[in-house]
Amino acid sequence: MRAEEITGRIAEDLETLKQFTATPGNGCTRLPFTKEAREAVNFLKKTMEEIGLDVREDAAGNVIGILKGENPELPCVMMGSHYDSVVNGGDYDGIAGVVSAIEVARQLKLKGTKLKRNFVVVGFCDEEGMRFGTGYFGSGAIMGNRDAQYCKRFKDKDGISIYDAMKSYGLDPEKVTEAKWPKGSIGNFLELHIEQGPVLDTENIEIGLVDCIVGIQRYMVTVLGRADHAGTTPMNMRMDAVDAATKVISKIPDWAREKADGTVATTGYINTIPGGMNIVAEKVEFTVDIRSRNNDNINDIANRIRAALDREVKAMGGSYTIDTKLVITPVNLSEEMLKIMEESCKLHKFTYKYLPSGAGHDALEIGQVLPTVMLFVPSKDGRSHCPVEFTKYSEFAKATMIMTELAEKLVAQ
Ligand code: HGY
Ligand code: MN
Ligand code: MN
Repeated sequence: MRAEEITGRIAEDLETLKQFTATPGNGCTRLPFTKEAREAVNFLKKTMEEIGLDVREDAAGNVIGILKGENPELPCVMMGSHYDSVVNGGDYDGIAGVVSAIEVARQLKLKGTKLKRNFVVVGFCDEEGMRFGTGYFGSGAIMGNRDAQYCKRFKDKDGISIYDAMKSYGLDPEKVTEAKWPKGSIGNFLELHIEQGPVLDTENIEIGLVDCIVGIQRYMVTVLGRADHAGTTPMNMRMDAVDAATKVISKIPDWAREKADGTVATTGYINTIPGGMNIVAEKVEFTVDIRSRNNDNINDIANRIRAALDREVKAMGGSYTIDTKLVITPVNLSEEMLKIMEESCKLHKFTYKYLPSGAGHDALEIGQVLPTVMLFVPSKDGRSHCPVEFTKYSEFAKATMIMTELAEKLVAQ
């Protein structure tokens, strides 16, 4: 298997997929249950069919391709990532992992590998949670953690629920539970992903062996005050939602910095309502995204936010609500599978390093209960979730060779 050939195939697939964006010329915007998602899924299905996989879309919008083994009833080896993106994101986050999983299936076929168990390629929908503020919808559905109630609960900025978005996309949200795989039917999960951080690129390392993925908690906070005239309302008579909210928001980064162990906390979205420059804000909505390898740290920062809201909002005379969007604990990945990949790196003389993932992935959802492993490739200048996100195609070729050797061992067991 020549690396140049592999590089060429991966490049061809990713260059095609780059076209399926709602913001051409300004990064990849491929949100779940949209035209762009449909275009990407159709291309992935065609590509999987061309290499002889049994292809289907499941009830949650995931695209699945099965390379059949002798005993399909044995727990399968599943590999994949997500085909959705953030807004104005990069061309590699998620989708390169789906293309790499297809390439691993190709290599297993071209090598004539004897498969005892199925090798299953998955393109997950809505890992990012960008549209509905949640996350891991497709992988969560496969694990049996999504139902019609969940789909009704979360809405996008236009007030469209996951439920209605699925219907307009051609899916029946009442059947989303059918996406669940039976207990014991998945033996291992493998995910290849860009690092999205600076470590491998700065240290000039080819392969990242991911030993743990941080836990994440995401909230949408709404602070309620009272709209008033910005000029005539004395400062001591206001119920200014911005005044109270910013006193809380401004403390959050320091609470993460104090942990001094890689814990991070981010307010990525703030919205004032009605949003007039001469109106005291009636309402402020803001998001919180807290991540750490240490779950106690996440809980501590979440609790400090609640206490600060109690204090500041009470002083302002208003009220607040907290909508919990995501709570997921950190996951340690399979040492056994990491060791196998480490040996492959040594054989191929690829430089490698063990490192944690500060980004969440479908592997975080699946790794809560199943033996899971991730492999990273370098991100140029550590940039991601932006149009300049870049990884050389040859990096994916090296990584798929390592993943193929792991998959070969697993499907033969
Ligand atoms: O937000 C994340 O960590 C990932 O990109 N979904
Ligand atoms: Mn992402
Ligand atoms: Mn991703």
